[in-house]
Amino acid sequence: MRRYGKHTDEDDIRTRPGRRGTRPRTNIRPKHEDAAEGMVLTVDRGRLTCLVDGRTIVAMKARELGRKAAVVGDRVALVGDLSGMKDTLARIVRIEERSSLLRRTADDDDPYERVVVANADQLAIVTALADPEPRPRLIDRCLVAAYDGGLEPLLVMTKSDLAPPDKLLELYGDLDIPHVVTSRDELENGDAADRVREHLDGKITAFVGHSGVGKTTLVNALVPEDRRRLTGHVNVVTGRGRHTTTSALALPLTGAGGWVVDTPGVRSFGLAHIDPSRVIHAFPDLEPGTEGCPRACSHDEPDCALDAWVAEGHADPARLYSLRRLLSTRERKEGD
Ligand SMILES: Nc1nc2c(ncn2[C@@H]2O[C@H](COP(=O)(O)OP(=O)(O)O)[C@@H](O)[C@H]2O)c(=O)[nH]1
Ligand SMILES: [Mg+2]
Ligand SMILES: [Zn+2]
Repeated sequence: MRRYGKHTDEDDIRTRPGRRGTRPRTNIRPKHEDAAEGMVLTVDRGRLTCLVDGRTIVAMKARELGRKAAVVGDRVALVGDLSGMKDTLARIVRIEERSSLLRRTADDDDPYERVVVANADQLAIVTALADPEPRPRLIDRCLVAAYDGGLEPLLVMTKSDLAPPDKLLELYGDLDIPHVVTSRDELENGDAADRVREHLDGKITAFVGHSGVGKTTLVNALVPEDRRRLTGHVNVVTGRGRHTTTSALALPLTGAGGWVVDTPGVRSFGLAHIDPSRVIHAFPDLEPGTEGCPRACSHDEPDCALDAWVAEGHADPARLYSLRRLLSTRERKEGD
């Protein structure tokens, strides 16, 4: 499976004063050598809950970070009041380099990119087999975002008690992407958590999917309640007293370790920030067929070699259709 290197944002590049700079060199590096290392667990209106030495600490971004935002999963350096006591506030003075970055835009023509999670190893794309109906378009889009951001995809199909997984497995079963199918019964007897868990050990896994597919139910089955309380207390409780996921929320796994990151439901997964030429990487079953393509082929043009290759039986025509649909909705800048 393809992996991309370190991701560097433009704003990751620290500007260095030139030779004519008047500031002494010792001031170039941040002076917070005594800062504590932490990990961002959740973000709520500018307040970031961070894990530092096993304590949860609420922090805000220091002014020196400028416009750069810390997101869930970020490794950060903190100074100030690190006691974690009520009503104390630490400051985040540095965001460490990220190993991966899951990004989306609300729609394809939305210029504002939202970073969903930093440093995740894996993207669990959660789809219900019914209620709500599976949406292969959204799955394809999540796959594109995963490959582009340097995350390994995992397909989780929930609610198999309501509908069989056959149709989705036909599309995605042969893709070399690991998948797990779960049902209500398996949630209750623990099998669902056990089987999903096999794919999570030691990794940071972000769970994404449409609202109502069962992300939070699954995450709760994976993380015992006392562990959830570590970050749970900062969650917004709605008027009805029901917890709704408003920000991504990282929760620690016990045993072999690792983290699960619950995310708010997404209706669409805009890909405005992704170069169209990289979309093909989310279709590993089709990628070998592009060898015969003309240079800089968009894979959505008459000379594209994929038509003949798929016609020869190397891949499922439905997958080529999915690729073309994704490329053309992007071109026309339509939402999903
Ligand atoms: N029938 C059935 N319902 C499920 C299953 N998993 C979750 N649900 C229900 O689906 C609804 C939405 O679940 P939730 O975890 O809040 O979804 P989220 O919006 O993705 O976090 C809840 O009523 C769950 O009880 C399942 O495997 N089978
Ligand atoms: Mg939820
Ligand atoms: Zn092509």
